[in-house]
Amino acid sequence: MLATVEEDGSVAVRGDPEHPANRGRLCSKGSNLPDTLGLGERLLHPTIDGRRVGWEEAIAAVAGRLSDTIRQHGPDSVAFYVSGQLLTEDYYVANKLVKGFLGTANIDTNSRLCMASSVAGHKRGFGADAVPVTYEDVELADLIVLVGSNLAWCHPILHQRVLAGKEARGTRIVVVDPRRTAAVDGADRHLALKPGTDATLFNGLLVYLADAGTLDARFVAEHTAGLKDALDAARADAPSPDHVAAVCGLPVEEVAAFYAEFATTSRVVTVYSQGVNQSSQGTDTVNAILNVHFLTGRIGAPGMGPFSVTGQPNAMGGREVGGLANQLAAHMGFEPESVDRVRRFWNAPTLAAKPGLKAVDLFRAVEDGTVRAVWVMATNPAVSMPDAARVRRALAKCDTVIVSDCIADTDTGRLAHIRLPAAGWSEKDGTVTNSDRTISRQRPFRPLSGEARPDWWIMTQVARAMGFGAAFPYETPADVFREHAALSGFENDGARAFDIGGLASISDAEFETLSPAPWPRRVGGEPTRRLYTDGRFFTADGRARFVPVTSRPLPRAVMPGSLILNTGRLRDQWHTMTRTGLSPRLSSNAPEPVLDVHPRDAEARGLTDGGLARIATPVGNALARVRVTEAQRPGEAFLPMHWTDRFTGSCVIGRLIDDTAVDPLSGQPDLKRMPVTVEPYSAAWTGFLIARQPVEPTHGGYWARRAVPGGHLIELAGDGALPSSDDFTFDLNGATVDYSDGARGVLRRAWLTHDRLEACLFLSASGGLPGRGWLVDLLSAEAMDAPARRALLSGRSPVPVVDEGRTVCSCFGVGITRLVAAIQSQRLTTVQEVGQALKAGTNCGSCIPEIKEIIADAQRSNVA
Ligand SMILES: Nc1nc2c(c(=O)[nH]1)N[C@H]1C(S)=C(S)[C@@H](COP(=O)(O)OP(=O)(O)OC[C@H]3O[C@@H](n4cnc5c(=O)[nH]c(N)nc54)[C@H](O)[C@@H]3O)O[C@H]1N2
Ligand SMILES: Nc1nc2c(c(=O)[nH]1)N[C@H]1C(S)=C(S)[C@@H](COP(=O)(O)OP(=O)(O)OC[C@H]3O[C@@H](n4cnc5c(=O)[nH]c(N)nc54)[C@H](O)[C@@H]3O)O[C@H]1N2
Ligand SMILES: [Mo]
Repeated sequence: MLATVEEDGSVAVRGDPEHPANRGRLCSKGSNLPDTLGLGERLLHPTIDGRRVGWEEAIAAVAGRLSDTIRQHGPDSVAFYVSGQLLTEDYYVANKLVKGFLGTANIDTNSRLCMASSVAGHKRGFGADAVPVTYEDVELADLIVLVGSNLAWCHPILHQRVLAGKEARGTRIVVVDPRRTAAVDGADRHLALKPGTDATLFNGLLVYLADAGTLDARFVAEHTAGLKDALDAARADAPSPDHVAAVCGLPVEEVAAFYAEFATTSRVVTVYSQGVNQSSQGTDTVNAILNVHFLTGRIGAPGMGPFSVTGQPNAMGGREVGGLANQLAAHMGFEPESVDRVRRFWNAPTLAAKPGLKAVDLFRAVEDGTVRAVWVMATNPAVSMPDAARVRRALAKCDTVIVSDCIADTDTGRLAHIRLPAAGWSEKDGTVTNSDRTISRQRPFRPLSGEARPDWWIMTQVARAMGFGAAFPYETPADVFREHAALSGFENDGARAFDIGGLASISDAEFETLSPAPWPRRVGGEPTRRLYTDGRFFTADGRARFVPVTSRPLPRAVMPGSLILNTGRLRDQWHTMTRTGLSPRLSSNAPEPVLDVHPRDAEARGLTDGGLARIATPVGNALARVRVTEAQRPGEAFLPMHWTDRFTGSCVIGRLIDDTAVDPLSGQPDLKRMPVTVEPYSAAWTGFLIARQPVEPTHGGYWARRAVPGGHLIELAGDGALPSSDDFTFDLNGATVDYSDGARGVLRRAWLTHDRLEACLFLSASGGLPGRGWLVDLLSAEAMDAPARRALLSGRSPVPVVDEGRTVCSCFGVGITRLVAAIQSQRLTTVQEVGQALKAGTNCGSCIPEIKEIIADAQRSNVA
């Protein structure tokens, strides 16, 4: 990404045409990053128990509390929970401080919820967590299989590269996902399998390939081990396509056609992501996928290979520094030789010698008091962890909770004793690694905001205050990077995949201009784009390992009448919305938390499209709007993971999911298959509030807030009596004007300072609420004219206004109203024509499936 600060201080961004990953393209979130740079929501100063303090006091408090806790309760009574949104340099310092000097390995990361199963599967199959392919391979493939990956929304730029490959060479695309996602648009086949049956599908494929003779006998003989056991297990598990079809709930012809396609195409890339990883049999499913690539020798050559796509900016960097509790550093584990090597390299006599607690166990240990001080950095576990209510209870009773974040008000931050302001994007300086092992620089282009400091700096200060200064001499990110690179090459004869020893002595100037390149990058060596080209793997004997896989049923009992809740991402939001939630454009496409259900399930439960639903599980419940859609399989529902208590009354995803279903090898929780009950929530009244401030209603019913230009729009509903204007009070400025009509169940109120609208509230027991567009526009005005003021409580503009409606193309801000109008008046019939007329869909392309639907709808209504 190339960013420039304009003369007026505003920031313009565009894709870097020279970067090998995006070649100049940005997705909707990237394009709208400038919206997230305001200071209003930033955490700008350290605080202790809500009191603003200076850095010196904050550092002393953190160091003091960590030291005291360790002195009283031992090293394992402290824990860090960090994230793939840290830069590699931050991550390295965190890992070194905890494992090297606090003497515990209790540091885990949100990668546990994300990539842990891929890491474990890679280690078993390749002997190292080293991804074989490069992004180019998706353009060189003839068949792309997307397994549990909504690439179109979650990796839109890579998806564009897949589609470019299809355009250029007719690449076929198969999507394996229970839902009909945006990635299915543009695909040739969609296997809408039953959740959690992927291992059976790939076991069946292994059997089919072996029986059809589509195996690479030479590759298997020379470069692999363990085929017999894996094939025996697969045969017992998935003897025939008929059996697979029955288990996966798919038509047998579809299974057979996919198998035949796979068998006859040599250039296959199998892309997999959270549908595979976030499962209690995630690691086995990863290996079932690797197995078919080993059997066919489809690895280590152009256009082929298994490809785990990572999610966070620096998920990979975290894996490299050993951010997971069961890793040490630089891809080393807790084998005695590694412990000894890292101990010597760091000169750290108290180096932890055994793995620490993985995320779920870590927060359970906080709950039971074994862990008494926890430092959460760059992640929001009060939302994203399973059984988030437990996580919140645990943090609420923990002696010391330290939270480092760039944003002031987060669900997790509200539970902190000590809050530390971190540098954010635009200020951060360091490196990140992406899915294809490419290390890129992230350079600051704005000064630090307020007293925010880089995470590596904060931890370096704490380490020094705790007396470990000699091991933490860093003055710049380059200092940290060089040490990290040196450790990767230290006593590395090629047995350890991760080796960037070639960068261990780069100068500050070279670090500054470092151009993106993949690892390994050994001393005297060149960056290595594709791995395993010589058929040698990182196991002791150099052979890849087949792993026997036996599928297991879903980990949680599904009671009659319950639905299986699938969870995941939306196109324009990022995780817990702390940053994307600040952008009006990004918040417009999907403004409220929506539960997708199949028409049959909706009918059985009396749920209506656009109505509200109550969702319940044994650990918690939620309220969301309902969308009835055939994109869901019957018996299943989908809810986005993004909403938090900051944005809605009750729809925190982690509160619905229990933490009992965890992969036994990777420790990754199953976040996509929770049985839930769903019933209608009958609203006795509905309404909305438009305000300059991010008001959080407390009426106990439904609400959902989103950013709009100049403020916030909050949709409201409740199941009790219509609140009177006194019940429904907010701490808002300004004089009020009211209109209420008890008989009609109507309440309207506006808050004004002079002629400036501060807020307005519209409630109604009988529907009939005005549109939001004009009222929202009033927030952008410093003053209302007399006609607007008179019309205010009617909610209707005195003059006609154009309302863009819901944003469809977030890159260019094109709304549904404008799209439909242009499609109808200019008789546009293709996505290309729409793109020429309005630019919509011509940047990241992730709205193209939606534009296609809008064109189809418009054509249908023309015919009608
Ligand atoms: N817009 C956006 N993009 C993002 C992110 C974001 O927050 N927003 N986050 C980033 C991060 S950190 C990550 S990890 C990636 C995640 O990227 P993805 O893994 O693509 O995203 P998800 O939506 O979590 O899940 C992918 C799909 O798994 C499917 N699935 C559920 N259960 C099963 C199953 O049993 N089998 C199969 N085969 N599929 C199943 C779901 O229906 C869903 O469509 O996205 C990254 N990109
Ligand atoms: N049900 C369900 N749960 C899920 C998932 C799912 O699919 N379904 N997906 C899981 C996955 S794959 C992931 S990756 C997680 C993501 O879940 P989280 O990691 O909890 O989500 P984020 O919102 O990305 O949290 C990042 C936090 O770091 C802050 N931040 C950003 N940059 C910096 C920085 O440089 N320094 C510091 N100190 N703070 C910073 C942000 O403001 C934000 O508060 O959620 C997981 N949970
Ligand atoms: Mo992730």
